[in-house]
Amino acid sequence: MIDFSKKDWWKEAVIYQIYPKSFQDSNGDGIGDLPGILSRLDYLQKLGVNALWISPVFASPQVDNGYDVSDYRAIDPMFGTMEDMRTLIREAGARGIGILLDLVLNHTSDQHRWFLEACKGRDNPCHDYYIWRDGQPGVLPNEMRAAFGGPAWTYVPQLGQYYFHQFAPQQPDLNWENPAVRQELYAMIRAWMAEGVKGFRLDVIDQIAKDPDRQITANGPRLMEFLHELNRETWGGANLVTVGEAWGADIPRARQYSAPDGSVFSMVFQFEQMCLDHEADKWVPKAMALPELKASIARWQQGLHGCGWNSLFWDNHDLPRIVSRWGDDGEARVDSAKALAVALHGLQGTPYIYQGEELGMTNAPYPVEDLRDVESINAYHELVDGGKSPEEALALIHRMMRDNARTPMQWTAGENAGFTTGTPWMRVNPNHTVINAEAALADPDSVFHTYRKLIALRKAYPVFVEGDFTLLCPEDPQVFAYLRRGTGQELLAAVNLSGKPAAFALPEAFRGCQPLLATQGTPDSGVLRPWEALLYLRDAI
Ligand code: TEU
Ligand code: CA
Repeated sequence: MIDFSKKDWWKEAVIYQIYPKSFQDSNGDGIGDLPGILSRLDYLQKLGVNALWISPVFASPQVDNGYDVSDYRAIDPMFGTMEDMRTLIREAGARGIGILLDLVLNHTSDQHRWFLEACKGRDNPCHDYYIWRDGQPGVLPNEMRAAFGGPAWTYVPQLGQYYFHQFAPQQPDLNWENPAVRQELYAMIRAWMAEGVKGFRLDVIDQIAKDPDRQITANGPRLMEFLHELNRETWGGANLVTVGEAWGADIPRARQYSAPDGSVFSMVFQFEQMCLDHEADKWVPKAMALPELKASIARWQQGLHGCGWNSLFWDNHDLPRIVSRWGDDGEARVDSAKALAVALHGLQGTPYIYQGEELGMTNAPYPVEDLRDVESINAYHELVDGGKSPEEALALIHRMMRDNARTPMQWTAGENAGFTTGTPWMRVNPNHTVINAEAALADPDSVFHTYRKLIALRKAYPVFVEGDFTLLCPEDPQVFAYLRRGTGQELLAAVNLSGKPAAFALPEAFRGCQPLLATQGTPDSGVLRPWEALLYLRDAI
């Protein structure tokens, strides 16, 4: 169990992300909910995770599945009640598991009271909670595009003004230049802290400082001022875990965000590695060779060692499933899922496991009528309108669409994978008959038990948390191997991230050592089997 009173406890923790809509339904309406999560706490405790990041469950019209918040202080009835949240916090805590809430501070829903008030008139006290530009119908303030397609400006006729939104038109950006906005948000965060949560994930937090007139959507000049104020006014000194989503983060910025003095966040989600296999337009594929990925990981491991802190993840609710993306979701699905898990969990940082990743759940190349994500659906139609055939557009979307991560959690081989007794809001992946938690728990050689072992090893050996990082064989196109040294021990990871055998000579110092973890039984000397992963540990004086 993690001691949540220990400074920087989150450096030893493994955090599990739940997309509540797709995790477990408890009342048969086909939508996951808080009582559903409560019913799965024993499963999560068995896995060994220490905290749960729950994607937003606040009041929301669900245009962006909860990332369009209409009341930060209310639980949306589809997920349950405030009492359900308090019960979850208490029951998770009783199992040594902390709860992290997902705060969307860059924008609200257009159904938030503040925005409804803001639209009533330019002199309304809430008007300047948002970003407005005078204008005429059909004459946009500038050419900025929104992340989910279309212009980043929407006209409000009764005001004769446009408002700015980086995402859907139903997600108007908040004006962080307005101190009243900041104070409202800080008070809300303090209220959730009083409920006993153990931390927060901060949605697109580097986008709160922007300059729409100069088409700057992130890292605006006042960003660090806002983030330091946010920290001081809320979690600063409270020993909570905070992780900011920062698509625009580079290593120098990440050092500021995760500074050991705790003046901003514990860490950030940066996406350098997770953008290497596509162009700036994520629907356009780009070839990625393993040495490029390894070099990027090495830069971040060394760049933050001793002066910041990494988050470690392959998956989340916005990314395709890693076993389909960089593993093999066919014959070698189990071995490749294990290999990817070992590669990530041997690194320095806080590992995040996205719901179903521990089962080796795969992408879901559904027909367009089964897609549910505003980003995917808009992109599909933009591609078709741009001249692609429906088949071409769907093929492009399938590869990177966020729907891949949002299919219901696969609990059993039975109806609807045990996710719901009703009609699921999103189709269950048909492969749940093979890929499901019930089967994984019963199979000691499953992906689940590999994750469970990795979590246990991180708790048992401080070198996982403290050790430095040295990349081995940087140019090898198949093998990801690295050393972690610290606390009097050396950890070696050797992972074949390919479907073919790979030559790998164990470093002399490890000859004769028994593996700490071996995903495919006794290793062959000098060769790594396809998707074979090994961890070795030795005392290093
Ligand atoms: O995501 C921010 C974001 O930029 C990604 O959604 C990105 O646009 C795309 O999905 C990946 O290329 C955060 C949340 O994680 C996401 O679910 C929300 O839709 C978005 O912010 C708006 O709140
Ligand atoms: Ca439900």
